[in-house]
Amino acid sequence: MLRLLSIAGSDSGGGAGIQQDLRVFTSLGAYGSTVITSVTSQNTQGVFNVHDIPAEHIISQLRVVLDDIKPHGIKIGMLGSNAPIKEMADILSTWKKKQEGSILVIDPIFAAKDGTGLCSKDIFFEVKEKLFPLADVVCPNFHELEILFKRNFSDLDDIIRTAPSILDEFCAKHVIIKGGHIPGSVSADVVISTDKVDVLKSDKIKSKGTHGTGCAYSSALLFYLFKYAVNVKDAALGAKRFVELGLKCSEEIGTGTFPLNSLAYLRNKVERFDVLVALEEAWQILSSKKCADLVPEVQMNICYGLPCAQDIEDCAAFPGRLVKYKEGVARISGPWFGASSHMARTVLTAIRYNPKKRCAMNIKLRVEFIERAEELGYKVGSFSRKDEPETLKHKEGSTVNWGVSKVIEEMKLVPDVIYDVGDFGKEPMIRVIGDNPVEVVKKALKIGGII
Ligand code: PXL
Repeated sequence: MLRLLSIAGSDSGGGAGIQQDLRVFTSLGAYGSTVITSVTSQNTQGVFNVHDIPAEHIISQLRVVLDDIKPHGIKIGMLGSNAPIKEMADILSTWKKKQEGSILVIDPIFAAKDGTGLCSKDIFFEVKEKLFPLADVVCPNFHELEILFKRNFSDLDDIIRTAPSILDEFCAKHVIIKGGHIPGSVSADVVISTDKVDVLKSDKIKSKGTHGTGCAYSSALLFYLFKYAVNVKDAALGAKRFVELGLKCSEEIGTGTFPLNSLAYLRNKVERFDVLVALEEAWQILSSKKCADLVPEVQMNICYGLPCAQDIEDCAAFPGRLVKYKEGVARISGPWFGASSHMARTVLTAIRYNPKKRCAMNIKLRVEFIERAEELGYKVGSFSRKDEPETLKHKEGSTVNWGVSKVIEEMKLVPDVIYDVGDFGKEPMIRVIGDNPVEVVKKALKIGGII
C-alpha cells in the first residue's frame, strides 16, 4: 500500500490540515501517517486559537514515523511558529536519499481564510530557503506566491510570464500555482517545470463548501504524482478533478464555510456495485409484469446515478434499452455505466437540485397515465419543447436538461413525474423520477395501472 505522511496542523473542525489530508489519503486508497506541528482550535466559522507543538516533539514524531513506517511520500502543510526547519531539512534530505522514488510536496501555508496566521514570517521564508530545494513540487496559492515572491501579480498572464523566475527563485523541481484565487472567472492552475509551463483551466466552481481545498489539493497531488510516475501535468489534472468533485458534492457541515467533500471520490467508487445491483432488482420486478403498454416507440430505460454523479459515465442503465417483447419487456444486456445518455441527462439534472433523486425511467405518454399519477398523489410537472430558447436548441440533448430544470425550478422540488408532449420527430414522453430503481419501477407500474 502506498504510505503517505502529512506534516501539518490539526483542524479541530475536521475541514483542513491533518484531518483533511488523512481523509484524502484514505479516499484514494493510501495509508496515512502524521506529524502534527500545531493544534488549532477551529470550526467552520474560523480559527479561535493556535497551539504550536514544541520543536523537539515535532522532530520526535518525524523521526519515529520515518524510522518505522518509511513513507513513500511526504506532504508538508501548516508548520506553525515552532517548527525547527533546519533540523527538518536535514532529516528529510536523508529520507529522500534513502527512500527510493520518494516524493516531497510542499504546500506553503501562511494564513487561514479568516486571516489568522498559521506560520510566522521567519519560518515561512526559512521554509522557502531550506525546504523548497528538497521538494518535487511546491504548490502555493496566489496570495502565498505574492508573499514568497515579494511582489504582486496583476493576473494569470503576469504569472505565466514570470514562471521561469518563480521556478528559479523557489529552487524546487516543479511549482504549481493553485488557481482558485487568481482574479477572473476561470480557475487556472499554472504548472511550472524547467522545460515548459502548462496552464490547466476550468470554470470556477461556485460552492459554499471550500474549506480545506488547498490541503486536499496538495494531498491528492502527492498521491497522483505516484500514480502518474511523477508526470506533474497529469498529477495536477488528477488533483484538480479530485478537488472539483469534492467542491461540487460538498455537504453542509457547521454554520460557516464548510469543507469540500473529499469522500465523494470514494463514495462513487464504492457504490458502483450497489448501483448495478439496485438496477438488477428493479429489472426482476419489471420483467415479471405485463408492462408492454408502458413502452414508448423509442423503447424504455431505467437510469441510476452514483451518489456524486457528474457525467453520463457515472450513471448506469441498460445498454440497448428495454424493448417491448410479447406482453412485457426484454433486455439486451445487464445494466452498465454510461449506457444511456438520454436518461442520464434527466438524472444528472435532478441530482443537481436534490442529490437524493438519482433515478429516472422513461415510459410512454398517455393521458390516462398522467391522470392516474395525479390520482395517486404523485407530483407531476410538464414542459413544452416549443418553449425552449433558440440559443439553447443547437446543443445535443439540451432540451431535456432545459425542460427538466425548468419544471424543477417552477415547482421548487424534483417531482415524481415530468412529461412533455413531444415535437416534430420527438415522441411525447413521461419521465418517472425517484430515489432508487425499485421505487421508480413501482411508481411506473402503478401509473400504468399494472400493480
Ligand atoms: O487551509 C490552510 C490550513 C491548513 N492547515 C490547517 C488550517 C488551515 C486553514 O484554516 O487550519 C490546520
